[in-house]
Amino acid sequence: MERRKVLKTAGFAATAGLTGLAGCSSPSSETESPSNDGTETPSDEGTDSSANGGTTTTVEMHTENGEYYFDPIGLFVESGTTVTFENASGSHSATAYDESIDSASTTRIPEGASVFDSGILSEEGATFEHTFETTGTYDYFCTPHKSLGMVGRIVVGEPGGPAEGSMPPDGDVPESGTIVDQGSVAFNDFSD
Ligand SMILES: [Cu+2]
Repeated sequence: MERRKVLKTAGFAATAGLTGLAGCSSPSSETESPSNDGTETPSDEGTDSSANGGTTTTVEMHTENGEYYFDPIGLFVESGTTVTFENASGSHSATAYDESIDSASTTRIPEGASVFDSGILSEEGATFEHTFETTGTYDYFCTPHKSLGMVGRIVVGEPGGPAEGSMPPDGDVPESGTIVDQGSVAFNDFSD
């Protein structure tokens, strides 16, 4: 519980300009205890994520200050890593760009990769997990906010597949090379 607050504070501190919101979100965070054991906050521990195959890391989904975003917006993981998408504020989904999904007009995940779609998460602290096995580049979006550019990218092992060489149709994500180099790209670092 205390650890979670520390992590959240660190996360907010890393996203300059949002520090005032830390106080707003703390009252309701005391009851939530999502499966965060072993989890690191990618936005400030990003360099460690290169060695976390078989473990878990978290991408937060936010509605803050009129912006809708995944944080980190770019994440590198090893094959076999489980990523937890956590609804930090607002209502969001984490949905892979795959033509099998009605709201996705194109496929931007590796061939043979398992498709993921969290459905809409509305409660603060709600989570969805997906384990990434197939190597390559995964672009994904938030169903209610893709028209507002809410998109993200996860590189598993090494860049590759149909997402390489272009940006998602609904918004920009960090280049895969940058994601590999940095391990994790915070939304505010990318959008500034
Ligand atoms: Cu959203």
